[in-house]
Amino acid sequence: MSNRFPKDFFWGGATAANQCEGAWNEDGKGASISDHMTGGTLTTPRRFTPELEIDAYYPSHEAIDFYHRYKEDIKLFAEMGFKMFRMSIAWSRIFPNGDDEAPNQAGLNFYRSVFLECKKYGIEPLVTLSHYEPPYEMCKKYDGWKDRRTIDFFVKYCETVFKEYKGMVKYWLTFNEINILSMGSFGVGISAGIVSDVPKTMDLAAAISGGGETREAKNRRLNALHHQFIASARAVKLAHEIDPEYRVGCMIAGGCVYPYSCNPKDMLASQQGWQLGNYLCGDVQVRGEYPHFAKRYFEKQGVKIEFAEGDVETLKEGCVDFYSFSYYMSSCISVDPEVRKSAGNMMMGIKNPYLKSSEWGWTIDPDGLRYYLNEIYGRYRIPLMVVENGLGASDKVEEDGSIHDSYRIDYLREHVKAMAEAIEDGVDLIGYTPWGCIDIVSASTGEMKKRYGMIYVDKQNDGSGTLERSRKDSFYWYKKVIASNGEDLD
Ligand code: BGP
Repeated sequence: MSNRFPKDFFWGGATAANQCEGAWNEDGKGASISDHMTGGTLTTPRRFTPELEIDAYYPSHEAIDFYHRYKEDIKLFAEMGFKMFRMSIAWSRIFPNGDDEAPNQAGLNFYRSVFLECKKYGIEPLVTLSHYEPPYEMCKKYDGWKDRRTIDFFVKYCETVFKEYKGMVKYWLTFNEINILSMGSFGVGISAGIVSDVPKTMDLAAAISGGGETREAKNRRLNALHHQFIASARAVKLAHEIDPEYRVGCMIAGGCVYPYSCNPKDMLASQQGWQLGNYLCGDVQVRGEYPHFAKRYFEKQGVKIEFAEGDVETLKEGCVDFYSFSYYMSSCISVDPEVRKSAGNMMMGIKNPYLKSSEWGWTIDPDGLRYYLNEIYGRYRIPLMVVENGLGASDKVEEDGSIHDSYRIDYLREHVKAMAEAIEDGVDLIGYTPWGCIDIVSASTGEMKKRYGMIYVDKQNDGSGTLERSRKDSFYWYKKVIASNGEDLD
């Protein structure tokens, strides 16, 4: 295969603070909403507990202890040849309650040390400002993003870190998977922090299908999304003022939807899936305005977005510099009730007869990535980054300590090939940071068993384990991929 990846392509990996750091209440950090989510499994959903329960297990509290082991971990990333490391700042490490007057110095120091460590190895940090961890006190006091005042707290936090890390960080993302709020109630807790509306259990499939949400709750959810749009736009503008070198991206959960059949009604349903799943948020953040279909959609849902004076201008002034997204799977959509019954065993959408899926029911579809890249680039014409992708699987540690994760290598290989094709199609793709480059806590199920890493962490669902790190077969494979700039995929 000819070398299709640009010379300065950002190969790397991705994590999020609440899923890897641990040290949830150390050195002045406040709790985040994620610190109130219990562990779970595929069959037992995580629970949200407004008060911490003595007998419950909260996986974020220790996670994989990146807080104390970041030097060892970044060294391993460097050994793989990472050019970029996507991580997030835990907002409540900087502003423990969200609305504090002054930042927590120990929190600022921690991330400074992490960035210095990256710099030592020539690794460019890509920093998510809000990755499923709004400060819990803010969520309790203001009902999180339901309240417009949250915008100011977020912008103050952004201003603090933009100034603090000037010259150390160049690439930022505002909200992780912001569109999770456009698609159902799953993000009401982890993203919007609307404590009074958080479903008691985090059932991804149920939340996406919209079960049980009242019209009022939907209204609050979509207005919370509007507040995040405004906050994101203000952060982008501010970042550019503080340092014209800063590049700020949006981060969308990439939804690649197919019509189940050539029935025109399925086609229309799939188009609406793209609109709501990708373009609603993409258009606001890239083009600076709500898309043409938004008005009718909101009316139909009985939702009224409360625009404050200046919001229209704010959105226009805060367009992002690049579009980043997560991509794990594709899904199918059908208007036929008989076909929809077959959805039963799938995490999202209807089973696609042409595709296999992971142990957790996520469809494996590398062609969908090429399709998605072409669609999005065709619409927006700004640089793209794949900032999450990977296979969540359970791994077996052999007697001699080795881990033969050929299934993960197969998954990643096919997705790298799909990206190479898209680049050849003409897409301006600038980076790839596969998810959970080191095993971390799963966001949807709250378990360790669902592993994405090229680095194994000895930690189990019940919290036991030595936390020791070891290299999987995929570690050596990815190292070769990076060294050959995506040419050697064997
Ligand atoms: C995305 C989130 C990540 C992450 C990933 C994998 O939605 O941005 O935080 O965890 O999905 O999901 P999971 O961990 O549930 O397998």
